[in-house]
Amino acid sequence: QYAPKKEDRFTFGLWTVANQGRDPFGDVVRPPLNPVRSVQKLSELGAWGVNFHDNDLVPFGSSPAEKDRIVRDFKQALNDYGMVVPMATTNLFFHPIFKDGAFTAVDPSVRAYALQKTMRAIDLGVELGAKTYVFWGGREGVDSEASKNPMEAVKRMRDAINFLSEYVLDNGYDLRFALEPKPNEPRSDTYFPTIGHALAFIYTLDHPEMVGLNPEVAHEHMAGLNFVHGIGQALEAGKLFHIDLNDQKGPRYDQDLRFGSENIKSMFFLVRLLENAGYTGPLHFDAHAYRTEDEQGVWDFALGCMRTYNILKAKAQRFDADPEVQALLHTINTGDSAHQSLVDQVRQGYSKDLARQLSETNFDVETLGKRGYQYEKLDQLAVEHILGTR
Ligand code: GLT
Ligand code: MN
Ligand code: MN
Ligand code: MN
Repeated sequence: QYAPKKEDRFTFGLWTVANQGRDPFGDVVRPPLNPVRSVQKLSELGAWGVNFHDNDLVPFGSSPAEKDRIVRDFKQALNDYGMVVPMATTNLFFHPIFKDGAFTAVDPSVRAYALQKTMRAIDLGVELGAKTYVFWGGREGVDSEASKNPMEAVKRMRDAINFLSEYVLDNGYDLRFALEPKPNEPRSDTYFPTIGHALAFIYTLDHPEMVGLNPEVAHEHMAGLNFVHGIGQALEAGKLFHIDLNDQKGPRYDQDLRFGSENIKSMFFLVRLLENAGYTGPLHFDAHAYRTEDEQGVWDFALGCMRTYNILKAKAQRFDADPEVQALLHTINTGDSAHQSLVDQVRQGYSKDLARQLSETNFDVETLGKRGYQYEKLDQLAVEHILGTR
């Protein structure tokens, strides 16, 4: 029942399952995983597609002939195993040239090179069918605040996104951009640290309609924020173009844990929101297996991400269909019908007449202040659904 299927639109980054477990204190623990093998295994497990950074597929510095061979084999694998590439991105953080950032680096040669690398990576992504292009500002930030003017950094990022938007339009590509915020790591502070910062930035661009968000669970939790609310705001703005699902224990380093392995309650409400709001984009997992795992552990991890999503989806549907929940939500949201009509009119917009009606209305503030909202009961119902007793 919970087994992942292509229609579920689950995707993984090539970098996720191929993560070799290197961390700042220890070396790799798993051998490299060939992209073709990842495509095959993920397809067998029920995933719909894979996403990649240019260099996950074509190693940095490959010759044109090597690139052609790799891309040909990869296309063949996508075809053989019925997998798609909904999203692509650029690695602008691994090579030492990017140690001070890419689009916001102080060195103009680095900024220009970052544009060149991204144009080439966009071409590659589009060739493989990508419809969304992610910008995670890996090292766009500072260690020393003295190094950069934060206002200039915003302008440089805007220059880059505007230029690349025109590049996409000029080439007639069917591609939208999705900005991925993160508050810190690998730099001690990253520009555009949260969903809110990125969202506000989008409306200052030349083509705001082309640009949305790719929020990640772990990244917002690192900033101590409520991910469900961030996603709510992104959805309401029509800006949830993509999503990075994973999990995280509190505001620490970026853990990229198996989806739903830690914050089960908020992931329940996340899945419920995505499903009820009719989000139809890819459900992408940006996570990796524990460093203790061998290759089998990687596939256990990948299947676990997808199964947990489907389990939470089924639980959310049961919660919403529960008559007791429905009755309680109805009671909670109902009040004086005269006041209901007033706030309905507020939604329609201001009028002098409405302002007059509002100023002349008498409110029984004592009684309203005494109301009990029954949220303890409601929340317990949610907990019991999550725990599986209802
Ligand atoms: C890297 C990062 C992720 C981003 C990827 C896209 S790369 O793994 O930690 O959060 O989504 O660049
Ligand atoms: Mn992460
Ligand atoms: Mn990450
Ligand atoms: Mn991510």
